[in-house]
Amino acid sequence: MEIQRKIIHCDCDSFYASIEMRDNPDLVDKAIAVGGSPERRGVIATCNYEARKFGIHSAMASATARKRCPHLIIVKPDMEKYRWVSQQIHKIFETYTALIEPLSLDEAYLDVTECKKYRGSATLIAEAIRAEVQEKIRITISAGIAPNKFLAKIASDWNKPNGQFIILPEEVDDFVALLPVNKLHGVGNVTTSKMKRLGIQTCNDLRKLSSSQLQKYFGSFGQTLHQLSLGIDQRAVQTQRIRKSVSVENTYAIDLPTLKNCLEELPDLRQQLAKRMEKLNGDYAIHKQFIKIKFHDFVQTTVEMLSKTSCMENYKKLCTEGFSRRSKPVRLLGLGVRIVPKEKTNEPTGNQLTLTLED
Ligand code: DCP
Ligand code: MG
Repeated sequence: MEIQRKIIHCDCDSFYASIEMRDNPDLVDKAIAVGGSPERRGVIATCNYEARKFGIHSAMASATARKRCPHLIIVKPDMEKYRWVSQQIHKIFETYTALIEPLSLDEAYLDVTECKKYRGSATLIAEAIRAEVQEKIRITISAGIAPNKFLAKIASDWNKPNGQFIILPEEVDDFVALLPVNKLHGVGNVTTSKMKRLGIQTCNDLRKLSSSQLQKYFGSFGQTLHQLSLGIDQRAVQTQRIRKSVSVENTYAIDLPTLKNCLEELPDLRQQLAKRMEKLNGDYAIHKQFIKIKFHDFVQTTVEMLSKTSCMENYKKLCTEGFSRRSKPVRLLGLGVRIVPKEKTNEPTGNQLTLTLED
């Protein structure tokens, strides 16, 4: 039996940029972005809707953004402030339901199936949440309301910014039929192209294939695809997010030309990592250490090893191994640990190196 839930997916509009505009009225009505400096090979974290008219978007090089929009104002990110605002928004969510799954600082699923406010109308609850965020936090937030997480997330994008969209249970079938496959959770560029070759563009096309045919083409994902194409998603809202890794990374203004230069950066990165680890309050145990390297040609490699600590000697070994994969100048260096909640540590110890190379 399919469980009927009322899910609201909340997603703030141009989150970092909205906060910066709130705190500096001079920025309102101007094209602004939050991110690193173009001179230091920074990237755009986000931009306001005015800047989006120029084709600027998250993860774009700041230098490219400046070229597309010469009068773009780029503000340096203030992560502490964004985290604080995120907590304040979360407090508002908590007055509607205890079932909240944060996905990032500005985004969360709320299960309001049992919420008694507004006679249990999820549409009115979403309106009330958005009005309260606007009044108390002074930024806008969009919402999607649907019987499950997958559809709620799609719906929150439908009337962005500062809007909401509801998919009623009786509308699910028609709504999903028309949905392009790349809107499905887990369907990226590679799967979309493969589907295109098979003549599948929408969920309605997917429905024409049986579950076993889908499994033949897409392996274990086939079963999920079959369910999603019918608008079925039974995933519950997970109130406790289990972290799997903690890491820090840095893109260097000037490439690090040699292994020696890379090794010299490790202590600083490791110190930043230690600061992040403190926030985990000792609830997690380390089971692996890893190093991530992006070379000047953007080829990326990750090297990891089993380990119960975040020790420098291992980072040096991993860095040496990773660098030797290409022995070319390095533009980005990162390090981190894979972690598990404390009660579940039964990983073996050892020193094997495992290598992955992603181009
Ligand atoms: N972010 C980032 N780097 C990315 C994507 C996002 O640093 N590649 C940060 C900045 C965003 C925040 O996360 O403000 C939230 O991400 P969203 O994808 O929700 O984007 P926005 O909230 O900025 O815009 P939208 O109105 O499209 O939700
Ligand atoms: Mg957002």
